[in-house]
Amino acid sequence: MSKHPNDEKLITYKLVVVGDGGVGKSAITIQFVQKMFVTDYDPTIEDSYFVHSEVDGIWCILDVLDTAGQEEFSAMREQYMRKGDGFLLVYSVTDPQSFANISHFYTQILRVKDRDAYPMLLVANKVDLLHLRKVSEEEGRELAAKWRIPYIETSAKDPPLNIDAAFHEVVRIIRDQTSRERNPNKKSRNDGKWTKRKPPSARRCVIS
Ligand SMILES: Nc1nc2c(ncn2[C@@H]2O[C@H](COP(=O)(O)OP(=O)(O)OP(=O)(O)O)[C@@H](O)[C@H]2O)c(=O)[nH]1
Ligand SMILES: [Mg+2]
Repeated sequence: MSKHPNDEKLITYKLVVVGDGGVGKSAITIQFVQKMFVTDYDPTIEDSYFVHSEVDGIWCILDVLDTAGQEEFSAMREQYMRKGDGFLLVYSVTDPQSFANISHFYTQILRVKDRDAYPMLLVANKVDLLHLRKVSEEEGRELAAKWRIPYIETSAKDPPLNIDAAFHEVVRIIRDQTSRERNPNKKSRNDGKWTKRKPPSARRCVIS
């Protein structure tokens, strides 16, 4: 990749893609970075990608970590969770077990970060497989609302659905948090949920 002329001025965000094995983390990541759909399933150990991205008119560098979903690699989780600025919590709408398990990732991230809230996006992948769908949009939205994080439906298969939007949304959430931490009096779309103390009535923040 060619070096961006203003690289040194660009902010780098570390985005980490987590979720069970086979839910499509690599397919989502490769579709975002290389604009192609990988049909084969080749379990990941850990892959990382750097990509320049323009989000809401501001260029940034995304350091994307595609993690292992397979249980045998779960010992690596704490380490990458510590490093992440924002997380894509991915499950497959064809795999209810992956939906049930996504809460373990959510809980572990908050524990590792020692926070009540952290920039995360709930990603319902493989929505192109209509006939195999077992987790409804309503169930996904309900869980995201409970956690007060945004929800998005994606397909990594061509033509991709919401792949860029998912990564860009996590950048927005991180930026929002940063600006709130710098200026605590500023109203944000998260209504203060990134602070350590949970506000009594944080506004729901859900995108489609
Ligand atoms: N139809 C369809 N298939 C998908 C989609 N995303 C991924 N797949 C397929 O699902 C299989 C698993 O995808 P991967 O991206 O390798 O899964 P993963 O989450 O990276 O799995 P681990 O690396 O083991 O954690 C592959 O055969 C992909 O082609 C999607 O949105 N739609
Ligand atoms: Mg993978």
